[in-house]
Amino acid sequence: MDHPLLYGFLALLVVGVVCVYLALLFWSPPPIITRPSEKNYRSRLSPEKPTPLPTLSGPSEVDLTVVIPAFNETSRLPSMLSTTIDHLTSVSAKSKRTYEIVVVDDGSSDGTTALSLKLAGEYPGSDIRVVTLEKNLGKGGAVRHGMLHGRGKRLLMVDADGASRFEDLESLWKAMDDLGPGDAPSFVVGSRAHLVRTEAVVKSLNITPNSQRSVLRNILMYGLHTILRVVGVGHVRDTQCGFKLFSRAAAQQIFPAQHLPTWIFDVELLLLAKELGIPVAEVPVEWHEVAGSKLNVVTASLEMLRDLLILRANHVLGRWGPSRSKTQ
Ligand SMILES: Nc1nc2c(ncn2[C@@H]2O[C@H](COP(=O)(O)OP(=O)(O)O)[C@@H](O)[C@H]2O)c(=O)[nH]1
Ligand SMILES: *[C@@H]1O[C@H](CO)[C@@H](O)[C@H](O)[C@H]1NC(C)=O
Ligand SMILES: [Mg+2]
Repeated sequence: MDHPLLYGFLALLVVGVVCVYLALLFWSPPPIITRPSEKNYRSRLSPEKPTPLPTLSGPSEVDLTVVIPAFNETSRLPSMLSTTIDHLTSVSAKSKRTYEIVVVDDGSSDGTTALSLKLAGEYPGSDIRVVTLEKNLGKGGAVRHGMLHGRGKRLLMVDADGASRFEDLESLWKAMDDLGPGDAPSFVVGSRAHLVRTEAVVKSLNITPNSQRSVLRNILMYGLHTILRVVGVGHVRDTQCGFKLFSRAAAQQIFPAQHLPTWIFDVELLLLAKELGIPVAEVPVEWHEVAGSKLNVVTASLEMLRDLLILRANHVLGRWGPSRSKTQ
């Protein structure tokens, strides 16, 4: 007698599961495509004629690759590049560390590529490569692209706005030395967790029109980190810091498996590292917000929430993850 009810319930359940799965397929970002022109770079030595980019699967040729994602960054990039190169040249004078800088223009419309090439000409001692994405991908897509074409034994991602203190690279470098031998996979992330609850937060609670954005940001960031615990990267205190160092072996395993081109890609990188058993260290870094962020906190938060759910669901269902991408 209760059979019809049971069948009805089962049918509903099946329909529900199918709907959730279809929603996931619908919302999941399509595979990141690379256009032929994006497999080339330009530089001081060849500013007009594009040169083919090397690939991450090849051998390393320099000690460090610095990947700078840049979207409409003509006003913030020059000073950031200048402090970056100051530090890198002083280190290479002392310890012979070689480096390259890869600026990935994320489909800017303000002439970021032209400016980067002009700056490359002003620093003849530095190997600066400029890659131009035809369409805006998002920060995650730009970082991934730069990483997949880096030549470094170690690869650093850093924001174009100069929010991080570039000298802190040395703390990350040292932490990576401590994680294991040079050719092993390892991953060191900069962290601003030590800045929270101290001055930055006290200041932001003193609400003035100027600081409202930081209050909102802090609340949303707190919410984000609560969700991150559910997603499985709660062990990392600051997932979103734009200052992260990868050993080449770690980058080779992580970046080909990255699917998200959007803001939350940092979480995907950490989740992949966890699934791959790659050791991760967190190192405190200095940080000062730089005006001119093009991130809309509210829409970006909603987008992050959506992408976190998509990320988790795809990993739970085995659609995304390290092992699948190896066979691709
Ligand atoms: N806003 C934005 N930034 C991008 C994009 N693609 C790459 N980026 C780079 O991502 C980095 C962080 O951007 P920023 O606007 O400073 O964001 P915030 O520091 O999180 O407020 C910068 O180097 C941007 O140039 C994009 O599509 N949008
Ligand atoms: C990028 O810069 C161009 C030129 O200044 C401007 O027209 C465009 O709206 C900017 N895009 C964004 C998303 O800020
Ligand atoms: Mg910034």
